Amino acid sequence: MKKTWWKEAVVYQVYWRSFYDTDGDGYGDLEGVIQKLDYIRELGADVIWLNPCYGSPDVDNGYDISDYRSIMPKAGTMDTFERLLKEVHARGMKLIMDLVVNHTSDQHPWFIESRSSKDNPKRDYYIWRKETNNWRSYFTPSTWEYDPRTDESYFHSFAVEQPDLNWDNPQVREEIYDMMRFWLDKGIDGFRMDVINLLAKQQGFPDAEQPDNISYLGNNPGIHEYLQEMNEKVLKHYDIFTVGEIPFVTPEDGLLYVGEDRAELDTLFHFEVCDYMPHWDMHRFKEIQKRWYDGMWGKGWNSQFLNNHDHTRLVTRFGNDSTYRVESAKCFATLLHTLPGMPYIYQGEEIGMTGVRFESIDDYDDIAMKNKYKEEVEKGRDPQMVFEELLHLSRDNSRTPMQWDTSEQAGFTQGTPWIRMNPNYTSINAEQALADPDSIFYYYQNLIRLRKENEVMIYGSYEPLMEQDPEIYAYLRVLGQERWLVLLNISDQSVKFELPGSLSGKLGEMLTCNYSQPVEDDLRLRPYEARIYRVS
Ligand code: TEU
Repeated sequence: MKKTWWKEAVVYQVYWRSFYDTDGDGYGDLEGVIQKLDYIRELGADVIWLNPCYGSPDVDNGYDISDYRSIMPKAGTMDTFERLLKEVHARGMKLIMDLVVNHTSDQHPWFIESRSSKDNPKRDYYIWRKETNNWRSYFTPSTWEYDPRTDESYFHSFAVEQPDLNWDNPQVREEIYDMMRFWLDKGIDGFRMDVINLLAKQQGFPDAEQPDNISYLGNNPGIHEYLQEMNEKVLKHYDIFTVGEIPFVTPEDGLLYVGEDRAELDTLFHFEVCDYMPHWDMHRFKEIQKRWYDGMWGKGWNSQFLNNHDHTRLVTRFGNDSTYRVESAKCFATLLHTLPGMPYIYQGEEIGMTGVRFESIDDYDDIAMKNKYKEEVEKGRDPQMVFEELLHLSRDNSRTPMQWDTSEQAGFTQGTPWIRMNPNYTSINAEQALADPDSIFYYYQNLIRLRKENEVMIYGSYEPLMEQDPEIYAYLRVLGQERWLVLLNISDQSVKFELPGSLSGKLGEMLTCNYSQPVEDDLRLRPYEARIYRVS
């Protein structure tokens, strides 16, 4: 398999508005990212993915862009951005930016022009129709918004304030390619491409039989032509790395986006875990990993992530955020770093930050959650019940600010944070983690180091064992003579097990274990225990 720098990289996602605030406005900023770069470097990550920090009215936290070539004042200035990039590079790290080109803000000058009249030269930059259909958008009951000015409706896959661009229009594509070159020429190292498989739309917008299943939004004819053109005109001219955010994708379609012979993207995020597995489900998780490995290995590169700014904190969602918070955080860290594909760490994950529960809907900011709340309550449903239903997966669970220390507002800001802090910062914070050699932070650091020193964790094949076991997840990674066994007990019980015959008596050096107390019984795993062995 072809080796590349990015296949070997570990990515750290910085949701800057919740990372570190240096000017007291309650929002994290790029200066704050600069000041905390040594923290990220200390962890060992090589690449930083920075969420959108472009000019934006901020209806969807920067995913509604009104100026692709500027920096949002809350985040800083172009100067700060350039300094950030320089400082990242000076530390031997790389920086990738979010590319959000399925839609813009409704405040983007293109849209302002487009909606002004039917014969405006920018009319066709967006999708306008007299006749609409029954599709739902991600955040609203309809993908269409009627605009009385021209007596037509425009198409939006997300919020009303996020009109979709018309990728059919070659002028739109050229504008976007130009903008991409603008950032690449500044020296950034790649893009995380927001819902990139949504760019092509279904011809004629036929009604859906099941409008609630919004998969009609993605993977439509024409998408690969766009991405090949983007690659040909832009991407291939730079030594960069791209990861596509690709919902509704199977390993088969996945290969069409990232197959090494395809000249489109490098890797992808699929959402079989984060969109479709609300709670830990061992059977399903093993099945997903196996199917993606079988479908992609040797042909295209995968990514691994267990949470991000859209998906609830992994210890709360998949692990145990009370009795076994530390053990389960380390157990999932082991999983993340030893499964095939690039690991993505979301800020705060490395100190085991948890989801949050605020008192009322007014304490929340997430447009997805708030729109859904409004929609359900307007149907006449009990507001408290709707609220309870939405808590678990609210995107704000993972958007509360980074917990640096025990001082007021967790050392995140001197002002009032844009969203409330998770009150548990007095016990869960980076200062505490850095002072404790046994912390989750150092466990991540150690896994990253192991990965850097042992190619088997990157290029080794994946061989699942004990596939029907409901508590234990065990697999080999094999590269040449090197064979590693990963053993994880993803449950809050102690579990006795038997190794498959072919491995009995072959356990060699134990390379890592998430418990500091010594193993008493090789064949019993404590709650959320994780071990990696070399096997002979
Ligand atoms: O997310 C796409 C999206 O809708 C995800 O929330 C979804 O859960 C899944 O991951 C894809 O099925 C991106 C951004 O990450 C999100 O923050 C934005 O709100 C959204 O696009 C619109 O730009």
